[in-house]
Amino acid sequence: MNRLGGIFWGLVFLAVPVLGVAVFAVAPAINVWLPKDISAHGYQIDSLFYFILALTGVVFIATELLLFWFIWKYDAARGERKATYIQGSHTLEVVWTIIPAATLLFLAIYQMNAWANVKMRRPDMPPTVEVVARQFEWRLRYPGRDGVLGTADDLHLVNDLHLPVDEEILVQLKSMDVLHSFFLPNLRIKQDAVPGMKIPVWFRATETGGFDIVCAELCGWGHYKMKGRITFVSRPEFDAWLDRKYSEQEATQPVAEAVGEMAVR
Ligand SMILES: [Cu+2]
Repeated sequence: MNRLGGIFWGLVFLAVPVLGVAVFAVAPAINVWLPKDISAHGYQIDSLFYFILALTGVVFIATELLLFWFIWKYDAARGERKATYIQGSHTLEVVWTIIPAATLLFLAIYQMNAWANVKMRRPDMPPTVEVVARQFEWRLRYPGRDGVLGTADDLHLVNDLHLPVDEEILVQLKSMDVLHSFFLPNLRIKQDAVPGMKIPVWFRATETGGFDIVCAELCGWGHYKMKGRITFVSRPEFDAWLDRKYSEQEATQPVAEAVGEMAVR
């Protein structure tokens, strides 16, 4: 390769870390960054994300700059030094195996509390609502006026999940057909819905408003349209909404029929 070729490839490799850093610097400004966090636990997930991003980012930039420097400095066209053939370095292999292994082990321990909060420390309460995923919608079941799920007066809805703000929520997640994934980007929640399993999902929203429910598991041809809405309102507004929906359901169908048709266990 001639001298110009060496310079060209050096600059191409230099562009990788420069553009890589630029993407991360610009993304939050043009709003293609993490969606707004409205959950009580989300800061733990986000700080883990930023910590890992910083760790991998520093290593990425360092190795890319080193790569550029080596291409530049040891350009064959300059012919300053003849390449020597080496068999490899056992010490180097051991060192660069141990460092990533130790880093991963540290991360595994460091994230344990966040994992326990989101997946293990389940609040001791009956489910607020049952979410049943199916191709290609979210079926919702609220305990009716008796407050117990699975009875004749349950309230059935599709895709339109309302919940009270500032309260601990326990969702009972199921699937009617295939694997789906219950993804609430603004609540930093993502949980697979597995056929045959009842999976508890809990969170507490700190803000009112409407947010997306997305399916994050490719579940069939209509996966793209498997979108729901989660709306957080104050407790009085929630009770009023629930009451209205309940009256609507009672007006359109007898209670017993609704259960026979839609209950999934
Ligand atoms: Cu799905």
